Amino acid sequence: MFYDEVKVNFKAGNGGDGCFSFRRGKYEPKGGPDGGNGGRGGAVYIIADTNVADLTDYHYKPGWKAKNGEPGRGSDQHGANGTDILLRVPVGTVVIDRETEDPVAEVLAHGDQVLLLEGGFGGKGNETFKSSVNQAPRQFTLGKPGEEGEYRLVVKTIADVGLIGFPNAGKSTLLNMITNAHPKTGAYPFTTMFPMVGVLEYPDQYERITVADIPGLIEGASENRGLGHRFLKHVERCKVLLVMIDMEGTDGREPIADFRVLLNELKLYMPGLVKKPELVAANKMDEPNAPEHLQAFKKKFKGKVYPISCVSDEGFVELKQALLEAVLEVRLAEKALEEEAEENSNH
Ligand SMILES: Nc1nc2c(ncn2[C@@H]2O[C@H](COP(=O)(O)OP(=O)(O)OP(=O)(O)O)[C@@H](O)[C@H]2O)c(=O)[nH]1
Ligand SMILES: [Mg+2]
Repeated sequence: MFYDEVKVNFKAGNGGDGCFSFRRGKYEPKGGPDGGNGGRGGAVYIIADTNVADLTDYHYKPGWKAKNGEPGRGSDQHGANGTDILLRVPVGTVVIDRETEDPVAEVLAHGDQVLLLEGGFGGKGNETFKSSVNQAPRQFTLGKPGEEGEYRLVVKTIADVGLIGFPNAGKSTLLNMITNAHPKTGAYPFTTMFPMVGVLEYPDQYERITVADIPGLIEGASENRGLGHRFLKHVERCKVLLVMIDMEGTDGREPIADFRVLLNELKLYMPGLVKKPELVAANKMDEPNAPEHLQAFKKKFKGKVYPISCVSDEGFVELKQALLEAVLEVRLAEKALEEEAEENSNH
């Protein structure tokens, strides 16, 4: 199983209590106060790790607690701080507060670390309250409770290109052929059950982009039919969409209708998705009816259409180049926006 969404409960450690104690020695029957402070509770962090593929670990163990701080002791001994916990999550994980449904944190790159919950402060021992006017303080304080939260963790794939299409369009076959990833392929729908990201290299141009194979979508996906919007969320962060159409219309599919339905599902799920640059890969051009269907398709839609065949690798050079250019364009635009934002914040 692949888990890209889980419910979890995290808790930071409580602060240790301060200690109330007086020094008592053989020659010191009425020694001064010596109660130490309690230690601080451990905090809870999440950290993005490319070696963590999904949230399976949290499905099986949803509850995580950082250690409490130790209480202070006599002889001026402070309690040890509780150890922080660093929870490893896949790159692209969003943390959503289950009560408010607000996102509270996200980690987008390997090594990104976010503090989710602060540990409680340790209490003060009575030694701390000693002063010239209070030589034998009787006050001390208790440790504060650590923060806790009920969250939903959601992974949203990070890739430059999101490959979408009906089941059996040939998405996984293409990923196998042009990237280093090897998703399973098969002549039955929903062969792909979870998104997989592959790297597409351009050795001559010293460039590389990432392509995500998304499980097949069907009409009603935005309302959760088929594998549904569970998987549409994985295209939210892609820079460019590659819509793959089975141009042969295998098993009675209709290329023109397929394209309409796909765009509509994207729009219903999130209107912003259709504003992303999108290229169309007209696949299975090796099949007998594909050329005729392609002509009709091009008459209907004015956008960029790249005829390809995963059997002969026809059209791959043009498609790969078009993908690179589209991705580079978005990267440049994003960089310009970032620089602008930085400049504004400096003024
Ligand atoms: N003739 C022909 N068959 C193809 C081509 N590309 C893929 N296929 C076949 O189409 C079938 C489906 O391919 P997949 O790559 O598994 O399709 P998918 O889009 O990943 O499907 P899901 O994972 O179910 O969404 C397989 O039997 C492939 O061999 C092509 O260009 N020409
Ligand atoms: Mg597939």
